[in-house]
Amino acid sequence: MGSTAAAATAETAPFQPMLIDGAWVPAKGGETILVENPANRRPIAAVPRAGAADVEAAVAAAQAAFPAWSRVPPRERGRALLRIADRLEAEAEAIARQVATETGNALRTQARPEARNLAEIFRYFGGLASELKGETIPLGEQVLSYTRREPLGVVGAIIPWNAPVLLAALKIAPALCAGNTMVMKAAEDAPLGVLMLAALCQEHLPPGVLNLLTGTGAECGEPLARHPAVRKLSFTGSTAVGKLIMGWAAERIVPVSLELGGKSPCILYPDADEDWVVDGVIAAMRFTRQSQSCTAGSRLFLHRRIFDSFLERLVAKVRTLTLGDPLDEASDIGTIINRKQFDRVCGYVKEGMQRQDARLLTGGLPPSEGPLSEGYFAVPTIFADATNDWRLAREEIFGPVLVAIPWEDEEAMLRMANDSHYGLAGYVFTRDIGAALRTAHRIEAGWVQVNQAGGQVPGHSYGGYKQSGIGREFSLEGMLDSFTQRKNVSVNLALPPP
Ligand code: TXE
Repeated sequence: MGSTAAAATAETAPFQPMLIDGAWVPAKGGETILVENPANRRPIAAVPRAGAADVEAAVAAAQAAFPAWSRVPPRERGRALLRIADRLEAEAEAIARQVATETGNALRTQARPEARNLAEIFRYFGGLASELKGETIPLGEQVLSYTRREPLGVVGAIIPWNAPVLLAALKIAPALCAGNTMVMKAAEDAPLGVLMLAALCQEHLPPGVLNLLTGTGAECGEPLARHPAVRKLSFTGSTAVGKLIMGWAAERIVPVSLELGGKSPCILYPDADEDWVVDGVIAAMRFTRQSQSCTAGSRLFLHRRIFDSFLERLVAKVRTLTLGDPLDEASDIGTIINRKQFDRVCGYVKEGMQRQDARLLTGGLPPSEGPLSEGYFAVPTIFADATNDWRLAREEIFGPVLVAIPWEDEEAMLRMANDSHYGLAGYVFTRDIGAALRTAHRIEAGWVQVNQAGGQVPGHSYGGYKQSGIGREFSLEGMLDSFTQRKNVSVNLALPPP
């Protein structure tokens, strides 16, 4: 697993099979998908191009494994997750390098922290196994009424490419801990790190409990989401596909968790013209992952009093970030994932540059010559004097394009901040704790950070308002709500004497 030839061609790219029923297999149709290194556009591996027949086999394996796995005592399932965590810890660096190579996320700033998180996620959920408990309902002495948390069955999970192993772990660990079995589809652009993760999980799981398919959305994701034996759908990706998934879930009334896009506000009060806030805004914007993050704080609401002075500081700092080979320890920022996303991001940059009312402060179109032109390197770009009705302020760009919008009146600013069909995250920077909390409570989003801009951590119920999604994952309550169903058992204790 995981060995990739640096200079492979389409013909010589090593083949990495997928996992069905404990075995490593090609697609039944024999077709493959080439995975490319976005930093040099060279193929690095070929993976199976799974279709409906592979989905059928994987779901059948997960269905067959379910009765036994769901009856394993929860603490024993938890111990399996703890053993997997040890393996993930040992292999974190190999996974990190694989993820950096296939996603273009910089190793030092992104892929390594992501891979090092995996063990913690499995330990967190492994330790929660004994929390899968129910309640007793006090209905008097004549009856015993209690609830049980039961697994749902086969979970169909579809993940994107932007943080592939983290998002895979955050679905696999809680779903399996709760006694479900799973068929997961990796994103076609970033399946290799997830295949490594699945291989390490498989060392400590019975066959069929976890199945991992590689394939496209239309050929593999859709038949998985529409499969009648899949009893729960857990999806992270675009809002457009999320709507399809929810429609398919509605056809057969299965629960669905959706974690979708965002266009999050990052709000600065007049006292925030400080260097530590510059670092906070760069972190909120997720510049070091090319802003390919659903929580990117991509609308900067800057108080007019500090508008120019703060932007000056911000631009100076952003210009010091080093773009380069994702595997190079000196690189702060790597690449965009693929040609389609790269062209999309460049389209937004071009649109901003063509607007008469937009002020380009830094960045612009990527270099067309030199080493960076070999990969999908986009340059951090900031436009000033934006208004919230620009397309650049309304649509999720999923690239390093920040728009700065001035504000003076708090009420009007909050109306703008909430004027978005997304509601995933929000950021507020000020030493005025009253203003910070007032604003945090009024932002329509599932996660607001004050004077910080960290990433998701296990334990934190994570999910969106509005079209950013439905349901919560990543936490105890996320595991219980997303991956179990509640049964009530009522027992009559007042039988007449025999
Ligand atoms: O996402 P898709 P893409 C947003 C972001 C980005 C845009 C497009 O704005 O610019 O989406 O990215 C699978 N049936 N986010 O095209 O298509 C697909 O194979 C079933 C936000 O990569 O949603 C992949 O495994 N599955 C986001 C997964 O869905 C389908 C992360 C995500 O791909 C399918 C990624 C179909 N018809 C993109 N079509 C976040 N929330 O973090 C695709 N897929």
